[in-house]
Amino acid sequence: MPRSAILNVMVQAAMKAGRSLARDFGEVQNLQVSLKGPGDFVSQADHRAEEILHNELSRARPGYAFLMEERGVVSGEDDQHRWIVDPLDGTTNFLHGLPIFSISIGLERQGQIVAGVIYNPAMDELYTAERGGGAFMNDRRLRVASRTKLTDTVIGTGVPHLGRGHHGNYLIELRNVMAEVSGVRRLGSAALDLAYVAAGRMDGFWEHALSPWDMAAGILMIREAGGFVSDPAGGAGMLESGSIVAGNEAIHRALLKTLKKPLAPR
Ligand code: 2AM
Ligand code: CA
Repeated sequence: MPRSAILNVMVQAAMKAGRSLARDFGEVQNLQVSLKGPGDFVSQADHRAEEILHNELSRARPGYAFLMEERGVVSGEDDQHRWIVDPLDGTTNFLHGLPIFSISIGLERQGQIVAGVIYNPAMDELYTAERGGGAFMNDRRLRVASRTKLTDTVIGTGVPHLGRGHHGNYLIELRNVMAEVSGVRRLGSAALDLAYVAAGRMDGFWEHALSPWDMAAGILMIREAGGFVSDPAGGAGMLESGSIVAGNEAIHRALLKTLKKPLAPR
């Protein structure tokens, strides 16, 4: 399917920023051997990618507002449109030389996400979606997995870490989910996790304490691939609450139910 002009703008911006990240990722791998941690360098890589995305997107559509991980809110004259951008999702992976990271760009029109791009430059996998136009990986149309029994599924998640999230509650959720599924995976880039659910590589996903830029593109991607996405209460407050549950219709419903269970005695 030919891409719309606006999706093309997003793809070109993501590829350009992706080339910058890929170059810097090569450097990080070299720096791994040095005693001085590459943390500052990664933060520079993040800023370089954000700069490219900001420049490319604002040149193509002057006036659109931004919500970006590093810059925060950048207001624009056009109050109908907003870019929601994560220049480097999976920072910890990037820092450790794990090639599981991505750029995520969502476009909101009148409060609705209408286009999304998620790009993993290390694997050269480009995920795109437009509202009503389906979701794609490179040129392949995406469809969520069709498994309907939780026992057959691989479920992605994000484990809360140092200083983030409610570790006690999460352990209860994890214990309940792991007892009912075929496998749990923790990849470390929420945007890619969501793209993988859209692609049917994982059957479902849940995480808490995320930011809008981690989720905006991925939510559209999953919906356009025929999947379901909500907050843990089943509502549409993912961006506001930072919590997300996703899957095909049956797995989304089953996950919501399992996540609500109290800790089973064992
Ligand atoms: P990041 O790499 O852009 O920080 C992994 O569980 C997900 O949580 C990633 O999408 C990651 O995005 C996000 N994440 C990790 N640490 C975070 C933090 N301190 N604040 C907000 N989001 C975080
Ligand atoms: Ca992120």
